[in-house]
Amino acid sequence: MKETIFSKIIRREIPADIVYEDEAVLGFRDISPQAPVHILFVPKTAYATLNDVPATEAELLGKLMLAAADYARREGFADSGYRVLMNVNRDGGQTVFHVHLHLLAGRALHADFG
Ligand code: DGP
Repeated sequence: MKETIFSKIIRREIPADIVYEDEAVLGFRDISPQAPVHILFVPKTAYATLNDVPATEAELLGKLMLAAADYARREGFADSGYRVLMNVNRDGGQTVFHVHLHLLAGRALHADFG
């Protein structure tokens, strides 16, 4: 896959506000937040889109979700709630082609997926 800005963030070549890290996942604040809390959880192994993740990497996708839940618990908004979502390709609104999970929180999010 083509190199993206997220690989550079993972390698600490460009700055980001990193809020989470484990052996497989890095979490950092979105540069253009859509909610008071907007974190991107990015696997350190790069795949361009969800379509490119092989079945052998099912655990990696689980780790992304669990990283978000862990962060929500740690920051104290797990019970009040949050949203996780992944954009895929053009119609999904994906702009950075390195798989990532968005975590949005800090305001009431309406069930509008437009
Ligand atoms: P998506 O549309 O799902 O591909 O989301 C990409 C997100 O990445 C978008 O919300 C803005 C964010 N983003 C793009 N470039 C940078 C960057 O250089 N730093 C950070 N922290 N976020 C970025």
